[in-house]
Amino acid sequence: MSAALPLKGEAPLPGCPSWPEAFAARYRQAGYWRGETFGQMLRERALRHGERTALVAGKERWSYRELDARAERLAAGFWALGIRPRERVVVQLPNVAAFYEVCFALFRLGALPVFALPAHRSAEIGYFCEFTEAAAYIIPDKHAGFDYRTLAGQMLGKVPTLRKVIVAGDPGPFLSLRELYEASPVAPPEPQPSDVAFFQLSGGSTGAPKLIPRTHDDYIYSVRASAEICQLDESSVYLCALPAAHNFPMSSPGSLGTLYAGGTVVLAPHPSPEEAFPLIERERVTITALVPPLAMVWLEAAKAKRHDLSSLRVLQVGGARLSTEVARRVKPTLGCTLQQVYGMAEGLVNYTRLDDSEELIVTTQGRPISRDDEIRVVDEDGHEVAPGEVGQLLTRGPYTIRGYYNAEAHNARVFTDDGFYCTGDLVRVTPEGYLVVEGRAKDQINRGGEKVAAEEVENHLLAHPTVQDAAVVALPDAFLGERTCAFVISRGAPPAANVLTAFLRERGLAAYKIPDRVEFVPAFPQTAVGKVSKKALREALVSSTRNTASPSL
Ligand code: OOB
Repeated sequence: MSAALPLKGEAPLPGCPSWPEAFAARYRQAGYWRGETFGQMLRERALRHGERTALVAGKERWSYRELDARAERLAAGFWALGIRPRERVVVQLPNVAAFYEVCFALFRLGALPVFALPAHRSAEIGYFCEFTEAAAYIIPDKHAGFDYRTLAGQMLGKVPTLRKVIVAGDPGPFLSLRELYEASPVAPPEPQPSDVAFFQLSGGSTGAPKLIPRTHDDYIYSVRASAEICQLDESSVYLCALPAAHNFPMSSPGSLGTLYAGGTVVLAPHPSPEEAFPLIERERVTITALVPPLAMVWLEAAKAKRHDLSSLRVLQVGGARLSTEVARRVKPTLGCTLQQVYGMAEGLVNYTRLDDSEELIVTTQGRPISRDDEIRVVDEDGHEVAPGEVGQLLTRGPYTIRGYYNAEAHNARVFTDDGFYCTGDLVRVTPEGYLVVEGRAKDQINRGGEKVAAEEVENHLLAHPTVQDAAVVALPDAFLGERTCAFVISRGAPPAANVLTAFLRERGLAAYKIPDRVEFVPAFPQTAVGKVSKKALREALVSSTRNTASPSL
C-alpha cells in the first residue's frame, strides 16, 4: 500500500463534534498536532527500528518490521473483505499480539475500531454494534472460560449491519484472522491526521455507554507527550497488564507510547503477580501500569521476593484514587518510582512527574500533560471556586474531545458552550498546580478502576417484573475502593437477591456491573426537590456496614 492516496478534503465524520478551526490552528502551530497518522507512525518506526522487538506475547516475539508487515497484509485483507474507510469495527480482544496488528491494520485503512473490553457481554456488545452500525466484529475464540463465538453468533442474528465476524484463533463457523493474510496487496486511500482514528468508551453515568471519537492528531499528541513525561526510549520495556484496549494502558503512555519511543511492549495475559512477576524478571520490564487494588496485591506479593523485579523503574497507578498509605509503600517495597496517573478516555491525563518530591507523588494525582490543557474548578452554579477549594473539574485542550459520537442532547449537558468537558470529578488544585481528586459529582461507581454507570444498571434492573424501582450506589470498600449496591423497591414480596443478579447476567451485562449487594427497601429517601437521595442511601449503607467485613472479590 505504498502509493496510497490520502482522502483529501473529506468532511469530518458525521456525528463527531470537532475542535473549532481557531483551536485546531493553534494546536497545529504549537506543534502538538504534527499531521501524523498511526499507520504512518508504525511504518516509520519499522524503518527506524526494523529488527528491534516491538511485542512479546506468549510465544510470539514480533520485531517492528514484522508488526508493520502484518498490519499491512491485514489491512489488505480487511479491504478484500469489503471493509471500507470510516466503517466501524468492534474490536474485543484480550492481551494478545493480534490486538496490535488488528489495530494498526484498521488505523491504516481508516476503518474505525470501537474498543470493547473483554468483560463486555451481549448487552454492551449488542449496543456498540447497533449504535455504531458496525460492519465487523473481531474476537478471540475463547478467553477466560468464555466462548466469544457464541456471542458473535447472537450479534449476527440481531445487528443487520454486521457482515463479518473475524476470530483471532479457532474460527469455528466464522473467518479466521489468518485467512486475511492471503489477500493480494492493495493501496486503499489513507486517512487524514485530523480524521477520527477509533472510538474509546466512556465510563459514563447515563443509561448507555458513550462513544469517544479520538483523532490521529490528538491521540498521537497525548501518546508522544506521555512517552516524554515518562522518559520512554528504545530501552524501555512496558508491561501491559491491564486490558490492552483501555485508554490507560493504551496511551498513558502505554503500549502506543512505548511503540512511539521504539521500546518493547510485553503483554501479560492476566495482571496477577503470578503472571506478571515472571515476565518482569524475564523481559527486564522497566515500566508498567496498574489500578489501585492491583497495586495493593502486587505490594503484598513482592514482599516474598521470589522474583527479581529490580529492572522496574516506574510503577504507574491510576484509574481510581490511590490511598496515600498505599502510595507510600511503593518505593520501599518495589524499589521504583510511583507515578500517579489521573486520566479519562475523553482526553485529559495528569501525571506526577518522575522527579517530583515524594510528597507530591504520594499525595496528588499529578498535573496535566500540556500547557494548553485548560482547567477550571467550579461550584454547582458553574462559578470558579477560590484557589485550593474543591469543585467540579472542567477541562478543554489539544487532546480532549469536544463531544461524544452521535449524542447531541448529552453533549449539551456535559460540554459547556465554550467547549469545556465537565468531568464529573471533584478536585482541588494545590499551590504547585497539582490536582487532588476528592470525590465525584457523577452518578457512577468506580469499582477498582472499572466504571459502572448507575443508570445503566438501574435500567436493566427495572426490566425485571418484580422490580418497581431501583437505585444503584457506591458501597465503600477497603480493597476495590468502591463496590456497587442496588437498592430495590419490589412489587409484592421481594425475590432473592441472586434472582436479580442472575437476571442481569442473563441480560448479558458485564460481570463487573452486576451489583455486589442488593438491598430491598420499602421506599427511597428523597431530596428536598423530590428526587431519590443517593447521598442518603450511601450514608445508610455506610452506617449499616460499619463493623461488617467486606465480601471477598
Ligand atoms: C481512566 O479513564 P476512564 O475513562 O476509565 O475513567 C475516567 C475517570 C475519571 O473521570 C475519574 O473519575 C477516574 O476515572 N479516575 C481517577 C483516577 N484516574 C481516573 N480517580 C482518582 N484518581 C485517579 N488517579 O481511568 C484513565 C485514563 C487514562 C489514564 C489513567 C486513567
